[in-house]
Amino acid sequence: MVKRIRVALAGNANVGKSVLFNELTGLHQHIGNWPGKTVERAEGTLHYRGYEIDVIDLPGIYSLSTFSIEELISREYIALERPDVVVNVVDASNLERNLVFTVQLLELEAPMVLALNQMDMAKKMGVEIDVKRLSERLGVPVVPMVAVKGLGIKELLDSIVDVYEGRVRLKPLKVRYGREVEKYVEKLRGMVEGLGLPYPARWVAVKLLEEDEEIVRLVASRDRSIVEYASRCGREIEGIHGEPCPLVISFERCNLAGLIAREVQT
Ligand SMILES: Nc1nc2c(ncn2[C@@H]2O[C@H](COP(=O)(O)OP(=O)(O)O)[C@@H](O)[C@H]2O)c(=O)[nH]1
Ligand SMILES: [Mg+2]
Repeated sequence: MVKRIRVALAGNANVGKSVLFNELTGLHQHIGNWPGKTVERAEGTLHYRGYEIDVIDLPGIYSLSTFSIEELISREYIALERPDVVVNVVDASNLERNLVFTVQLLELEAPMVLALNQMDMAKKMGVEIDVKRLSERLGVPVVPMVAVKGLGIKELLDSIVDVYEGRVRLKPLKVRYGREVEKYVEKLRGMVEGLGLPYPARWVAVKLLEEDEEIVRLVASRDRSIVEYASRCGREIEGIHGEPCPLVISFERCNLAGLIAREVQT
């Protein structure tokens, strides 16, 4: 029996997702729209080492500070459809910015491979990346690539198969916030855990503190008191930091991305 692997490509806009998608699936593509949305949905299939690999190209994320339909589609797909492997396509010449999205994917707790694309551009800009160190730091496989030249495709597919078969031991980085934020994240995590939501409880806790409309609505429909408690936590955090809680969280996430980028770049 042929084994099927469901793969989703996720990342910022302009990182080379479409190029990679085309390299992977060639002519075996189906292009449509996401249900009820005007955002393009591209799916395709390839065969590799006896596996049938279904690839979906999730919409590219333009901005991380503002809530977008692209982000909503991507995270819902990852959380609800549960692809076997999420390939986070990253622009190596723009590592820090891209790692902010990577951190968010880690928070979603999806099985992940990082495709470190545009290595040629990084090199041109004089940026060297310690791929092994990046992989160790994030706790996921990292595959250097130049998608426009087809470089790294086989390595990426091998990595996808290895993750699917459980041959690589993933130890994904656990994203942690500063002491005050962390205290409330953990409290909220405990409260949402029993709600039976399709998202990781910790991720929901963070999104409540970020005042994410979709998640606030979802949790309120189950237990309004949790949302009210989250607002109080947010005000406490704002009182301590002097900035709105969603900003504090996104700032800390960006700090982590910057820290990692500096550790692995020379
Ligand atoms: N130099 C270089 N350019 C690339 C690479 N991969 C993609 N690109 C270019 O980056 C741009 C964005 O690629 P695209 O696949 O449309 O990005 P998407 O928005 O992530 O789907 C295009 O001009 C590609 O030709 C790469 O590995 N190296
Ligand atoms: Mg694209």
